[in-house]
Parts: sequence; C-alpha cells; structure tokens
Amino acid sequence: MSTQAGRRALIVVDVQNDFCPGGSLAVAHGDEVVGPLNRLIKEFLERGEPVYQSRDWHPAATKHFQAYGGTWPVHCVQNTHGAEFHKDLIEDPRVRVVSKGLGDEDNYSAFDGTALAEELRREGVEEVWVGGLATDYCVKNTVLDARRAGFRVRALRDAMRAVNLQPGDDQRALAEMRAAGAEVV
Ligand code: VGL
Ligand code: ZN
Repeated sequence: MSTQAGRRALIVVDVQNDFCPGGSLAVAHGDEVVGPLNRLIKEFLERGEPVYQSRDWHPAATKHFQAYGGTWPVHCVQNTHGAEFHKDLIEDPRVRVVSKGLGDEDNYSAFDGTALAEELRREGVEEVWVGGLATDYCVKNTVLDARRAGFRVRALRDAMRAVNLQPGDDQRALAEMRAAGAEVV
C-alpha cells in the first residue's frame, strides 16, 4: 500500500520522434532510452505511483527556432509526426502528459511554464526520478528546476542521452545536476 506521504514520481522527458534517430533534432542513440524508461513506467504504474511524460510542443513559428532568431532547427511542432512520442514508448491513460515550449521562450524544463510542481505537490510527491532527452538541455533543466522546487531527485543516467553540441556537454550536465543535489544513478 502506498501512502500519500513521501511518494515518488517518474518524469519521462521529451521522448519524441524529432529527438530520436531520423528526427530533425536527432540525439545520437536517443531511442535507446525507451527500453529502460518503459520498464520504469511499468513499475511505477503497477505501484500506483504517478508517471509524467513531458513533450516539447512548439508552434510552427517561435523564437526558439533558428528561422526566428533562436538556436534550433524546426522540431516538435504541435500535431506533427516529429512531436509524437516514440512509437515504442508506453502509452497508458494513467500517464499524464505535460506540454511545454508553447510560446517564444526556450522552456527547456518540464517545470517551466507548466503546473508540474503544483501537481506533484498535490499528489504528495517528494522524490522524482528523471530520464529522457536530452541530457544537456531538457533533462538537465528539469532536474535543476525539480531541485529548486524542493524535490529529491534521482537522475537516471542510463535512461538519458545528450545532444553534445560541444563534446563533453553530457558530462558537464551530469556534474551540474550533482552539484544541485541530484543523485545521479
Ligand atoms: C530540447 C533542444 C531544443 C530537449 C528541446 O528536449 O532537450 N533540446 N528543444
Ligand atoms: Zn524545443
């Protein structure tokens, strides 16, 4: 029996087609996170613990994209194939979807511009486990925001992959997560 006190939640960050091989902002080996994350999704749901899947959910025109002055190629545009979750990622009605990146801000974190922190608190969650794509952007910022919001954090290093615009970005991201008090496991 799980009680409401001190619950755990799983946050699966942006496991979407555009971040997987073949996508417009493909993360090398991004699809390899699906297997380990699916195992965790099953375990959390079986125990009745909350599971969240965030998605990058951009309008067609946003300052997040190079064409409008931002950093990135067009990716994860609302209601396109690229924005869909990887086809093998578990879909379950109990999984709550968090959409982010709806405006002109970069919104890398699943907490940025969303009600995720309030929802987790309402559910009695004190610890979050975080994996997904990409280690050096959305996963890192989600982990850092979770710490700022006061949650214990386990960063699941086998269940994340990095963009690595600069070599070593993945290692630097993990170091930042550790420095913020996340447990990298
Ligand atoms: C992401 C770059 C741009 C991510 C999102 O999900 O890590 N990276 N938008
Ligand atoms: Zn994006």
